[in-house]
Amino acid sequence: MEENLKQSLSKAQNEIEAADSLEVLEKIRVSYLGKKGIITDLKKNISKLPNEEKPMAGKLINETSTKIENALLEKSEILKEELLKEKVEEETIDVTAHFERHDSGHLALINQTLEELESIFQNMGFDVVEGPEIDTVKNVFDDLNSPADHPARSTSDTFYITDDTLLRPHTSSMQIRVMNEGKLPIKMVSAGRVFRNDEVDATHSPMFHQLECLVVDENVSMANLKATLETFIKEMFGDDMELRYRPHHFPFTEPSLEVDATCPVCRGEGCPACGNTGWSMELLGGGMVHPNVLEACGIDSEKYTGFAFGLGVDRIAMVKYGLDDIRLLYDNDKRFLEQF
Ligand code: FA5
Repeated sequence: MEENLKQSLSKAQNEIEAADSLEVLEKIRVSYLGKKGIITDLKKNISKLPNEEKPMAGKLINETSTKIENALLEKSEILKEELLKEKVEEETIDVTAHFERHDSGHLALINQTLEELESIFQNMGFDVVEGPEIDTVKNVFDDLNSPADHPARSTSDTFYITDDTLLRPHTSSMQIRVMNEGKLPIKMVSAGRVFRNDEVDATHSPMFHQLECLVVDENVSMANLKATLETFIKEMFGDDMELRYRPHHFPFTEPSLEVDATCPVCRGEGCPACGNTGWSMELLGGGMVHPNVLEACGIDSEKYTGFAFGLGVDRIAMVKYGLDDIRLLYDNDKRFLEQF
């Protein structure tokens, strides 16, 4: 029996030493220590031995079994460690490896400008209102006090859809929509796309963006209009921007004016970009809401007054980002877009 055990132990140790995976190791364990294993069989046969040999045989078998168990444990630790090492090596990231670069996009300049404008006016306490790009002749012209023969009404200036509906040529129709809601006072801005049959050049596009501003309350004056514009322009462009007011005519405001700002390139000194005038292109039209417009919307023009203006958003973007051509905003040229 002793010789038998010695041989089994040495055989098991050799097999364990040669095992190259945890699966092989498990098979070895089963063949020696499993239910029908060699050592288990020997244990079962102890009862058949003469009584005086039993204690010694039991001791030897237990010692052999423990030695095999320890050898298995030791080897399984080694194999597990090797496995972990292999896995770590396999999953190591080579930070020097070449990789495909993906450019991330950003909001179009015009949308960045719209968001900035809306946020400036929101901070000044204005409501931001949205409206449709297709509107009625009544909202776009009639209720805005536009005479029947006004050139803007002609089909050569404005894109009609039916006799009564059209692509809005300005956001001023939003004044009518908001006043018709019947809630006073009003302090709102509304921005969006407008459409005109304008010839394309460096400062004109047939589709562009406007931001309409309307305030209606008791005792609203031209001073409020001026203060609002000057606060806005300084928020948008900084402290050294001045505004120039020129008298103008709009059917829906009286008095009316147009506004330019300091040339952003030379800051008023005079340069080729501004034709040495020191002033930017025209940025907006505005004025005091005409009493006929208030009355058309059921507002008592004896009690209430208002101011309104319409900003050319594309031109604001041009001034803000130093662009010399409005078409840059719509060309989708990556070389241009990547600069912002
Ligand atoms: C109007 O559209 C008036 N509705 C503005 C207004 C509102 C006046 C409220 C009084 C009260 P005007 O046609 O001037 O006005 O256009 C306003 C601004 O839009 C211009 O100052 C200019 O900045 C911009 N704009 C006009 N036409 C174009 C165009 N084709 N392309 C780009 N911007 C333009």
